[in-house]
Amino acid sequence: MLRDVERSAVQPRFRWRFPAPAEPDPACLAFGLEHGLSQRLLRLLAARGVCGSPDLASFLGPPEAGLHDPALLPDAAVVLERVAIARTRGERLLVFGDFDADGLTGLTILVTTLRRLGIDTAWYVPSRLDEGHGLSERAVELAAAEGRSLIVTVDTGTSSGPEIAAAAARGIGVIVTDHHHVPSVLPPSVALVNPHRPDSRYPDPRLAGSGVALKVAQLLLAGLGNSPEGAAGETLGRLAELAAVGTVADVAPVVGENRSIARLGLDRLRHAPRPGFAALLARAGVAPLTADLETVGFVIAPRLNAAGRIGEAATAARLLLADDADEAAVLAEELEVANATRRDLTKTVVAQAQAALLGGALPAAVLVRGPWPVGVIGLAAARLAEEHGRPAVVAAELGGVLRGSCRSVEGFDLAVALEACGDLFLRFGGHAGAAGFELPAGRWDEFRGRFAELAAAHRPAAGAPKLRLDLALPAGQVDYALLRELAALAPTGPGNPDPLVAVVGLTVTRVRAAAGGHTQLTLRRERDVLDGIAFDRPDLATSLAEGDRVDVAARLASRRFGGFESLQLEIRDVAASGSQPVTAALLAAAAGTAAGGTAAGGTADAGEGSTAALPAGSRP
Ligand SMILES: [Mn+2]
Repeated sequence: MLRDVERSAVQPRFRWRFPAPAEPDPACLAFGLEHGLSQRLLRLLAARGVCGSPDLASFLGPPEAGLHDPALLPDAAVVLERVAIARTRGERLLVFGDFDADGLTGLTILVTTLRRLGIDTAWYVPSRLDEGHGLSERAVELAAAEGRSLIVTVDTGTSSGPEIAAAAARGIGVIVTDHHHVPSVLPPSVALVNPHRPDSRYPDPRLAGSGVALKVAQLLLAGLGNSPEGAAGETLGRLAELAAVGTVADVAPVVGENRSIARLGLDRLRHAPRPGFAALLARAGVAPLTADLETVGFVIAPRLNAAGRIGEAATAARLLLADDADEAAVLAEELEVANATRRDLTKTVVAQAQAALLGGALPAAVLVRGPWPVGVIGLAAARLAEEHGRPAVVAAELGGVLRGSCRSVEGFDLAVALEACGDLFLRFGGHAGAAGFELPAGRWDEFRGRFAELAAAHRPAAGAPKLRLDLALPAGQVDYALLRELAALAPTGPGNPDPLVAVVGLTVTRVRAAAGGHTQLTLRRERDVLDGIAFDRPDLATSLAEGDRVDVAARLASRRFGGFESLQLEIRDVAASGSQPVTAALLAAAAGTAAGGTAAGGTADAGEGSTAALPAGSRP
């Protein structure tokens, strides 16, 4: 039976947070309005730090204008000179790239560029299992055996001091191009092109490894190429397509120069993708024209990474370097299979880990070990950390050694925690959110005890994680015009996320579980209904009932079905209507009364004609 219209008993999974109110400066406001942006969007941009008119101009302007002079990179002059000498002398080069999507795309950028300059260039991608991160001895040996006198690293090498010294001892110079943390002692390389060097004057240090490679390519093509303008137009687009994929795969923020790279690359990917990307997209059933950064992050990047996790990353490098469609199709098929295997293996590892956790209260941290493939333990740890809302460690048994991968949750620093257990490890390293280690199997129990203790001491007081929203609007104001308005933020990604909107004043008219652990909703507003889908939220199918009055935190999307296009809410979270201060204020304002406006009756609907949209962040 249908319940009366009432406030839902649903509990939001997140604490909804709106940005502090921010006003664009008057010049920016005028500039934005002139360019057809709404005041609402300009406020949203201001809340994201795009406040002044120069910021806005580069946000809206041609992407090329957002690229910085590559000559500003540290050691730019040294690189140019050394590569010029290599070309004059007919030296042979080796490009060494990391095995993930960032390293592989960066490697392709530099191999393509050096070959274009007429230099004999081979490439090398290390094995994740046998060689791990950093310049490998095996690659140095290969260079020596093949008479290659210069190695150029991509997305790695900053911490490879010993291997670089070993190369130098054999008469091989190393140019490092990288974006990883710079230790206090610099490696003995010919050049260290890393925007994080303390002496770097480079304007935007947020480049990914492939972004640094793109800048080095620009530098080389401008300094040594035939065309005076260097990598412009056609060439720049082809290389930016690769860098855009590496940047998004590495979760580098899509702001500043990265945003320019993403815009240039996405344009290329949509209209004239290289054979490798065209084949990957075709195999995944995605039309290039519909590609966005989500496609890059969820379709392209996992397939490139799957090669290094399951088979050999070299397969992905070959795909990126392919200029033949038939060859690309064969390699894309290989990656598709590797990706499916990667997905199955991750599921299996997560299921086995969950089974091991059954029985007994969940400890402050999740730590599991098993005979699992090294390539997926990081993915499994990420899933477990997300699911349980606490730090997770998944360790693969490799003979007498455990190789572990750790993922954290907000407020618990893995780098600090591992440091505190440092005496137990053979080696370890990482960041606050993700880290790894190698441990003699006999020390597992001691490590597990100490790590769990650290996690217990660090349990954050506040329960639910935060969800950052951009706007709160009465449901009646959510329409295609708003969707188009928000599209001006594209391409969205980390650092420039898809805007999340609190859609306020809805009634659930239909709720059902959908295949794959999702929940489908039909939500009524004053005159019509909105369709909603909540991905990975099977809980909503049981916690919501028809007739519930709710507000939802959602991303706006357009869904095409049977020739019709309709607005769809991609729902991240659901709360009882008016249960948050911002949504309560909005309802009260829309109802024109001081009361909450959520009781059964006619005042609850946030009317269509209401102009009561609060600026994001307004608090009663
Ligand atoms: Mn990287």
